[in-house]
Amino acid sequence: MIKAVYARFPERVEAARKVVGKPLTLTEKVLYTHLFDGKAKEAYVRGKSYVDFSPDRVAMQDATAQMALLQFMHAGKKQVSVPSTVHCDHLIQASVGAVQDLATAKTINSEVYTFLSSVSNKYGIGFWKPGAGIIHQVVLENYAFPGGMMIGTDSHTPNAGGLGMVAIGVGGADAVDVMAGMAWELKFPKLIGVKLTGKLNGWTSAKDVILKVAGILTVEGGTGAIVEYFGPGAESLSCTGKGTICNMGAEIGATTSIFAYDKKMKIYLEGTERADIAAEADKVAKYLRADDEVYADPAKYFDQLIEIDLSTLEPHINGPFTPDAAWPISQFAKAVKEKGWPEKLDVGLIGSCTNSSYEDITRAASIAQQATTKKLKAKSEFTITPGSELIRFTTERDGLLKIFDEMGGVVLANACGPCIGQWARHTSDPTKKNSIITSFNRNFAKRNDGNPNTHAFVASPEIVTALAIAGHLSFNPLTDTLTNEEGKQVKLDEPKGIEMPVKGFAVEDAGYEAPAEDGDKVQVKVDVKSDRLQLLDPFPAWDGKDLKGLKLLIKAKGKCTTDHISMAGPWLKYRGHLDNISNNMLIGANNFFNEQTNKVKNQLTGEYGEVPATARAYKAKGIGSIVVGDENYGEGSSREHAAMEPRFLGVRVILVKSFARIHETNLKKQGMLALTFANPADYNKVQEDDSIDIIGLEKFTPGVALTIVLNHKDGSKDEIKANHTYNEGQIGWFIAGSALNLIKQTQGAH
Ligand code: MIC
Ligand code: SF4
Repeated sequence: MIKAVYARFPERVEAARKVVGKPLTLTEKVLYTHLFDGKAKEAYVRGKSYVDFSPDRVAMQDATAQMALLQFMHAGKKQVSVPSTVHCDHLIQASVGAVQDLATAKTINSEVYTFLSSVSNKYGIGFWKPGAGIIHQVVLENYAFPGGMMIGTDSHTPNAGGLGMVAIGVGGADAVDVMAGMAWELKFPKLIGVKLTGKLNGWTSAKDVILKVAGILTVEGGTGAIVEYFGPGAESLSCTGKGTICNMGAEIGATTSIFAYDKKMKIYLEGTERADIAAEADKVAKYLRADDEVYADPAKYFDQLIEIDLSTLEPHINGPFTPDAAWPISQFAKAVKEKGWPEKLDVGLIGSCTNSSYEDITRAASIAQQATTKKLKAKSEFTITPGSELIRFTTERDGLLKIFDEMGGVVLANACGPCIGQWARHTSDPTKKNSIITSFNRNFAKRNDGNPNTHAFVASPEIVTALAIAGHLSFNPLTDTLTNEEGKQVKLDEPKGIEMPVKGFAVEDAGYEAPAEDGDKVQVKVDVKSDRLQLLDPFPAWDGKDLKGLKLLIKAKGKCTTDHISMAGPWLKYRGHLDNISNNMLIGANNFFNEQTNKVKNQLTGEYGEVPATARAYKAKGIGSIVVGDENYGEGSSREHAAMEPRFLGVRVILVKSFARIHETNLKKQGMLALTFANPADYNKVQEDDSIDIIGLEKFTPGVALTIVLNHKDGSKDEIKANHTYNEGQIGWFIAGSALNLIKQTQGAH
């Protein structure tokens, strides 16, 4: 497959250069070589043109794969059309340690694992068993390749940009399109260039690049854009360091991030037994980077340009509650005091898909080691989640995990664990404000342990380790000393990392199961009584009329991420059961009218109740409802449950100031109306007892605004305009009731 991709590069890139009429960035090269109908015939307008692509691969993790595959089963296909994999990583709860937690997960989730492995087996999908590792780490180690394009049902899919791939997070319905051999549509992105000069040194690591970029661009700044990193600084970063930067690019809303093919990628490919791919990439190396003119005058070719000097970049700590609150470490202690954040650090957590490389572990271990040699006792609890079995096995062999053990650390299973709230945290008093610091990527309220009082901060693994030793947030390892067990003042030495294991990577059982050659005979069973899996019923088609009398279900105020719309943690177990998981719909959203969560007015009774129950009450009476939201609604995850739940519970419209990309597409795919206020200030006109009409659907046309009538309780009305971004094809999804309904119609499948 990779050879075929490279074989078409020269001709397609040249064709693209001709139509674009100027030198090309790397992103453009990769996009134009993956056009669904072949060679470029026209230049696409960034931020405007909808373009059909044909990705090389699909990756799915267990928490989203269930819904993706339940939908794929309806697509009428015998086999997937592109190489695809499923990874069991999200459903393992961290409690006491790797071995026992994995065994417990296998028992508790056995029904889901059996379902996923049998569907994979039937349709020709590679299956990575529980314990094999986190999707993005496993993809980087096995499947990512420079110049490739993949989609994954997880928002951190861009991790593979560290190996030069355009890798994009999507909802399951998008994955179904690609696995069914159809085109995958994306609005041609804008391009943000990040020029890196200088070289990292001391305590600063690749993570700090993205922590800094998040501070500059904020959680919305990357929306609709691909971030392309280049410059001498980029070439000096390890391949896995590049992966870290691309991974957390999800937190600025970027479609994805990418680095050009270079020596560091070659070393990584060779070190992970893919010398053949490196050799192929070498042959087309000039296509796996931007044209020289672009590097010479980047401002001319990117829509926005940022420059960061790695030599002077400080380590950063971001948080709490949002990943873009960026603090250089020299200012952090002051911020902790001024803002009144709990200074005592309860837990430090390293690992995850963001920061699990050999380099990360060696750098963190070089700090942990000093706890022993300098007679310091770590004051905070400490956990390590290796990203894959390959990493775990290799770091254990090399004595690194032992170092953490000596410091009092607990090695958790190769899985998401605390990063996604799969954490049985042992807290004595959950009502007390407390602080934790992680080397993960997200830190929204309640994410890690479900506790709104937990202040979560994000940093590099070495900074997390240093702070866990100190036991408090105001420690700056670059300048401060600690008192050791002998009462002496000691300073931590700078971290030292090893990019690639000297003895090479090793693993006994990586945890992969190849699918059957002929899956025809494989049976997939779903028990009708199951509370974890439920076959899907198609959503009803549009009845051809304007939507009238929709009851306002909730007007959400402020941040409303996918964690607020469809919480993870304890709810992950229902990811394959639409009815059951719908009971978490919007329970984390803040109600504008009473500033409370999960308490909204039922307009039929006048009483206040939980959001899902209120939606069900309207649905039972055949009344549609509408959700109103603020900026960047649906930021965060790719989970399409956040779109399917409202669809299932009778919500017809989501009307907000602005959307996050993946969520907006997910809503469209499920046949919902995703609208934005033409005038954001109209948000203020929406009242608690409103009945709302959507007018103009009979002439639903790309680029034409719809009219919204807010019928207030006192009989008065407000008429406002709402914009949408539906193109012809997407209007087809709305009419059919969902994109899947349309696939079924066109394929004649049942
Ligand atoms: C996350 O980091 O929030 C997740 C859990 O990996 C999600 C996917 C999911 O909700 O299953 C993501 O980032 O897309
Ligand atoms: Fe798993 Fe966390 Fe990575 Fe998401 S961000 S894939 S939950 S480790």
